[in-house]
Amino acid sequence: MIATCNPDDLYRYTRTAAALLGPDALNETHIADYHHDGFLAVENVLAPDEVAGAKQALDDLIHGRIPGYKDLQPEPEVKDRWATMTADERADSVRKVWQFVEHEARLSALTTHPVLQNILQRLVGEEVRLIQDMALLKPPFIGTEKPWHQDMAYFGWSPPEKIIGVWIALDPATAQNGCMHVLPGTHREGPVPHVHARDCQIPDARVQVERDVIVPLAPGGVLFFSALLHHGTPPNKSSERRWALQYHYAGESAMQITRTEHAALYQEDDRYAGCRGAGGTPLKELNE
Ligand SMILES: O=C(O)CCC(=O)C(=O)O
Repeated sequence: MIATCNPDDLYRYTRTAAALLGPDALNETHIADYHHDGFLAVENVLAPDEVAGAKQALDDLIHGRIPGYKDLQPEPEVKDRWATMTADERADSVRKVWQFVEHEARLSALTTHPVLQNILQRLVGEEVRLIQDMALLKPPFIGTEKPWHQDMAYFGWSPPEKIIGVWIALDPATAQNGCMHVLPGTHREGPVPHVHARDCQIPDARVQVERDVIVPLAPGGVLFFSALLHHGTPPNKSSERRWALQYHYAGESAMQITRTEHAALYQEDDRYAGCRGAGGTPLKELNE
């Protein structure tokens, strides 16, 4: 049995990250800050029309206007009612939209946005390629927590230093509606074991919550963050929606790894402690 905490006790609101006002402000000091802190927040990366286009694209996916697309995950609160809900009711009940770039041209185009790509190459130190696309939507009142985790616990790519997350605010992301929280510097401490509790996550008892820094962003603002950075988002108990896109990229020198190789990063007590499939499998039973 894994001990879990009330999510209210797992987040602090006393320290706020300083975001750059825009991509033009980025200099070598900020790049060094990214490597030291594990994240960099930049406002005004996307223009208002690009944000509007991305929101319309998500709305089209949710309303079933994009033929062939169906990878929507409802919030747990509405799961039992989902089949009988109208498209409009669903629009404010979706937890997760993912694997959409092959279906949606506007969201696909954003992945190669020149400003994003320029920042990514400067942070990673080489050309990057997309390895994951998804969006957690945090609907008003029922948007659930994404517990503290490292994205690297989910990814079959290595080395971690060449994997980077890009989290794009499409609505104002605030302390009230579940903006991103990060623990600066934790990416320098390496992989930490994850468990399957409320999600695949860092065990609540191991979250160093006193290091919490919140990252509020305006629409079009972007958080760039290391795949090893501890991060999470609390539930949205407010009346304000919080849509955000999340893309992940791997540097051109990064390679795909097997689950056995992943277990070399994520293991505890001779058991697998990552998020790629069931946790807790004895290492000697991993065979891929
Ligand atoms: O958008 C969120 O609420 C959190 C997303 C996130 O950290 C993740 O999916 O890895």
